[in-house]
Amino acid sequence: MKRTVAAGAILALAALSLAACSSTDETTRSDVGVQLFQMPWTAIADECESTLGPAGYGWVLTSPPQESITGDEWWVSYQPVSYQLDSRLGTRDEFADMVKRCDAVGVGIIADAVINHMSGQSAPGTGFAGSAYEHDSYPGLYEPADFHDCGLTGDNDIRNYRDRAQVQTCELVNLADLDTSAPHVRATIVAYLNDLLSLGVDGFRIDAAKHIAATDVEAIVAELPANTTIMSEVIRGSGEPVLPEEYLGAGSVFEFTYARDLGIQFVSGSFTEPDLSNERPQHVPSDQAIVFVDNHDTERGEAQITYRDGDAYAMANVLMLADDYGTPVVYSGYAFSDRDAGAKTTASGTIEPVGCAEGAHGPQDFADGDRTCIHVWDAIAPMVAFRIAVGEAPRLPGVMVDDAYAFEREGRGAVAVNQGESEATLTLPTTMPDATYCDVLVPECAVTVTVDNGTATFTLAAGQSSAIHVEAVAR
Ligand code: LM2
Ligand code: CA
Repeated sequence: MKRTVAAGAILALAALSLAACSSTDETTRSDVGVQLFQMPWTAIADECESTLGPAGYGWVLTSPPQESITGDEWWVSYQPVSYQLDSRLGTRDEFADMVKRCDAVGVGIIADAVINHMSGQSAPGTGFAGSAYEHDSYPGLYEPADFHDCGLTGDNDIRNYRDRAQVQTCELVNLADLDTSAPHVRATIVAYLNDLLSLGVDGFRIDAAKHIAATDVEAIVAELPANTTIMSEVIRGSGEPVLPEEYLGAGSVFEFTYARDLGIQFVSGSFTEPDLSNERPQHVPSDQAIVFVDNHDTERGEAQITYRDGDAYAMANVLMLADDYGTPVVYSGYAFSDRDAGAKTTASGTIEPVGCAEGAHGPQDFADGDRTCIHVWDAIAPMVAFRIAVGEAPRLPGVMVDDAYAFEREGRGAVAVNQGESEATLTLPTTMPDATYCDVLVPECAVTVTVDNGTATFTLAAGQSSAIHVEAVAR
């Protein structure tokens, strides 16, 4: 049984929700998601109505919704102490209301499911919603026998990622590791996930899936409704025995190698292989791949390109969104200089409900804590409509001139990016109909690109991205 985020499923879902409500939003849905990292539920609901629905985004990946340890760091979200939906990000009622309001404008919700482990605390404590806990005891949920005691490394922490048993049964940074092979543990996790499904979520990111045996993930997923979307986070690591491919039986996986291969294109200032053609054989099949430029972990670690790279970051997103591989998720977080720093907090200890509807958004020098609002950048948001316009049209071989690159989605659209430091002109042979097209990455069709005699001519300033498609012909 395979559970993937097939575009068709998302479109069917969108059609249902549009039919069910007399919303003015007639926008067709895309398969494009957005990770709204540490954005509270009330703000996500507003965001669905003000920016995501109108742009055509198909789904939101939320931060983990369950009760966690207390603290101001963002990563408290990854230390569950109960499955009550009560956290710094909002209450159960707020979560349920978000799901409804997003669904009403055709935007699905994927919740981040932290099911490999509970807290990483050594001392007993009380969680955000008041639940008492100890490292391996969570009253009403789990007792010590429900946790792995790997006995392989002294302190039970994972030391060697080349040892499958350590990776899957020892503790990831002291996080109490659930025995996901045990019937009681599986049933408790299934009850939590079913509770979220009862509120209308479409599916889950399986956090730290690499640390859960693929057979355990499959057994848990088998207990969920057949149309549940599953995205397993399995970071591909060199020389490691646990592979993303093992998890394809449960659904889609995040393809970290795609992000790496794309990011490398922006390291030297010149493209080496912008079509990634030599790398593609190493990526999981397109219909089970979730692709991203960066995420909340990689922007604090390995990512070669993040919001800090401004125009080049926009270009990386453009290349991903114009690609014919995978289901893309745009990452939208907040600026930081301290990797542990949480999102802006209110006096009462919850996270400030700041959205992206107001003001102009694009590359800039952000102050720490400012939301980057990547999903509404002028050079990124219109790529969602581009993706809808090009549909299943295949990607054709592109052209590269100096530090600029362009390619076409056969007969339907084309993109061009210039990471050089001076203006570039690219002529791209194209099967698009002759016409004058809006450059959709410049508001109000203020710039046009002409296709004449089967050739598109792009003139790109340093750092500029450009996109044209058949649904946006200039008047
Ligand atoms: C993930 N995917 O596999 C998440 O995407 C990632 O963000 C999580 O790490 C991790 N796995 C566990 O769910 C984050 C963060 C860590 C943080 C953990 C737990 O990157 O820094 O660890 O969440 O909150 C923190 C401390 C660490 C400490 C641990 C336990 O940084 O030093 O370890 O808490 O107290 C003793
Ligand atoms: Ca584990």
